[in-house]
Amino acid sequence: MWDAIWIGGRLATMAANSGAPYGAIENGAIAAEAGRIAWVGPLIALPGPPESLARKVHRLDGRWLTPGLVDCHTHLVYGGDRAQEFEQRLEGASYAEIARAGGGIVSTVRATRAADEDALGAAAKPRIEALLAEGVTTIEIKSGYGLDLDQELKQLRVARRLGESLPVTVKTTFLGAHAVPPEYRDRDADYIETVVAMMPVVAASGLADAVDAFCETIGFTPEQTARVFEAARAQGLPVKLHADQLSDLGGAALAARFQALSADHLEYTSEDGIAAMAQSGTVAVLLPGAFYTLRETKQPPVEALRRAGVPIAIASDSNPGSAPVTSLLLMINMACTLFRLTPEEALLGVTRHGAQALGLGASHGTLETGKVADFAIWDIERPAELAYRVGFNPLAAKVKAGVAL
Ligand code: DI6
Ligand code: FE
Repeated sequence: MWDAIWIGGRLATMAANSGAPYGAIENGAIAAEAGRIAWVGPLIALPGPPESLARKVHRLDGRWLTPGLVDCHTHLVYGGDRAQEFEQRLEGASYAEIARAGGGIVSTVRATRAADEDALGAAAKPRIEALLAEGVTTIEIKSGYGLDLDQELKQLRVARRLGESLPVTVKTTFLGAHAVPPEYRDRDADYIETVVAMMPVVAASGLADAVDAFCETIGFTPEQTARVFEAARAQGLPVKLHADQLSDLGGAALAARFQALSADHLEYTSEDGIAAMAQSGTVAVLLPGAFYTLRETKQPPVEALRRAGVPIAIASDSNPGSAPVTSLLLMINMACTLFRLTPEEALLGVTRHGAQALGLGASHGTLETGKVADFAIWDIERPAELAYRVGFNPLAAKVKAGVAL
């Protein structure tokens, strides 16, 4: 006997090779047992009456059911805010200028260091809850606003705790190489050695599921990034990269060389970088909220990524500077409007490909037997509505590991 079954709705399975757009099953049924998907298919193929197969029968009344959404790139544990920097940018200062003048990421580092774990958790909670209210069931959270061992571990602990106290799967990423902290000003090479020295401790703490870096003119060089990645590899931690966001430093190819789970941003990525990503199976994570906030004009190379068959994910980049974003539905809309993704590609970006960018491709991101039973249920007539509306949330219900929330 299954724990529960959902019937009478339409399923966007997002499964590969289904043949139908969105992997759709009209008049489908999906059953959960012990937190996993036990059965999924057309209602008429069910091996008996639903009441005889499951302890609880949920009726979808024609609604659409999708995999729970995945936000695979966030920095949402931080102290303070950067509204003032927003005002400075409106007066003409650029993101890079503010960073070089000691503002930007470093100003959030000061506020994050000053906050204790409870305060950081309390500040992050409403941001996560806003994402969860739109059908998100899995998020990634990066550190990177502590920039010393204890402060980075503090951020990662807060992220883990949020995953324990809220109905969401949290994957954590150590982003020690996010910026040069004030005490290392003009000593970036020394700081990178400090990050390398942190790696075994971070790995042993079990608080980080992956390692990321900011490879950029205002971040770290490709050589410094490679140092960090080698240290991660020595500890068996997978890597991801903030690559080619503001300039082309060959970040995508570098990420691919280390079999990165994902390379993120990619506005300035070249054809070579894309070919390398296709080879290594690295997911391209596009972040339209940062593109929009920074009024970037260079489009990420969507057509070339498609041609090369690189999986494209979409994420919020939720952070206090370049993407004060807490809506993944808005990111789906922007991915279509700004980057010309199709609604189906955008939805794949926050389901199957988002899961893949977190190394969760085998367990999350599609409605397939054996995967975790994380669902979002929507009051919509067609999946394209998730991309089409701006600022409207049609979520009707959510299911986390088989439990209706
Ligand atoms: N690129 C980003 O989009 C975020 N970090 C990064 O390296 C921005 C972080 C911030 O501005 O606070
Ligand atoms: Fe980011």
